[in-house]
Amino acid sequence: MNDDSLTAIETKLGLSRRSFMQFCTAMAATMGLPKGADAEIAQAIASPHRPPVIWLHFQECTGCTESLLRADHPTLDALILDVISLDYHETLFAAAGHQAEAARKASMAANKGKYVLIVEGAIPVKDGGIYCKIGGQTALDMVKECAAGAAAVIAIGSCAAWGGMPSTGPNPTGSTGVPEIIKDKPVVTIPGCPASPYNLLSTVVHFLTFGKLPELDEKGRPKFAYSRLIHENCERRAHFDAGRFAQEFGDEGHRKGFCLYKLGCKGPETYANCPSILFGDVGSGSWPVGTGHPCIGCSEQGIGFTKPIHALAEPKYILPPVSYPRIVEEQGQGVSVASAAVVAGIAGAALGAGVVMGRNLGKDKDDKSTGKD
Ligand code: FSX
Ligand code: SF4
Ligand code: F3S
Repeated sequence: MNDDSLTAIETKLGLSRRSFMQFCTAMAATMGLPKGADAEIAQAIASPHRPPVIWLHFQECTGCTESLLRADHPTLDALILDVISLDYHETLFAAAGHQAEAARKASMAANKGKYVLIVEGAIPVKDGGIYCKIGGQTALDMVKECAAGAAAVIAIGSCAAWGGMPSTGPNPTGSTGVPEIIKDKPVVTIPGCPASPYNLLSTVVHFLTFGKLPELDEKGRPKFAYSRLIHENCERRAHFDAGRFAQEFGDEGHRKGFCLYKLGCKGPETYANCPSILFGDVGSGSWPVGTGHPCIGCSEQGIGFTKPIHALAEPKYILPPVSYPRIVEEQGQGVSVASAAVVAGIAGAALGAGVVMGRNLGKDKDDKSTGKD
């Protein structure tokens, strides 16, 4: 990358070039990409070309959008909003009513076959889809209309991925996820309630850089984020292996940070990177188990919003990790890069490193303002 491009990116994102290159390296590591991919990512992000994005909202709480916007460092949302051209988003749009719908249709027509469709929220299909309408159009019709001309479709959050909370039994509106409706093209699913904005960013950056989606599992989830059980990277895992459990909320074991399995933790049957990636940029321990609450399996179809919160998880396997992590670490500190390496091997370390670096984005800016290096 030449100097001019780096200067442009410094201005555009408010990041030093060192932080920017670190970020690109971290992105490449997070997605498990080969050597040299960081330079390609840097080139793609620096490019003035921004893929148009249409972001739909259906049956949901807007938590996915909120978690994206509430990241502590402005860099994450700045990055997403600067690398894409957000042509339609009901929460963030200044326009309303017919004006907003006209903007959506104009963008779809002008960018046919090139735009990215992001769907947040479940789609009710019962009774012709009448239970969710925008501008008089059902969510069912709108998602089909918008997906037809999309280059890629991303279902963000558990609601859009598989129905999530709105589909909880008895599911009176027949809520379901995007993959059940759009069958003629791949749909990336990024479940979680809310979904992690880092996983969205990585997916978008991958598409931007390589013009294709990251490798997906059979449920459409990016493998870089959903190929490991929460239980594999949990900072309380050593307590599970040693048989130390909190028996009830507030008891001695709970206060000491023991394993939450007996309180209904679904980490042993839920695939997601929450313990490595954390939430909200508020520091270590900022994920459900880190705060002392069992994982409810919000990202896993058939577990979250389906299986009772108190019910015991069925561990996928009971073997301890290859190496035992230490049991003397202070609890609630989140997984460190080093412990991720011990618990999960090299892939876990790469993930942890990418995430930690990604989370530190923008800190140099803060540090400069406070005079620290
Ligand atoms: Fe809410 Fe998103 Fe949950 Fe759903 O997240 S946080 S109800 S997954 O679609 O807004
Ligand atoms: Fe962590 Fe839950 Fe597994 Fe215990 S059961 S180690 S708290 S993920
Ligand atoms: Fe959800 Fe469990 Fe992660 S509750 S946010 S999948 S730790």
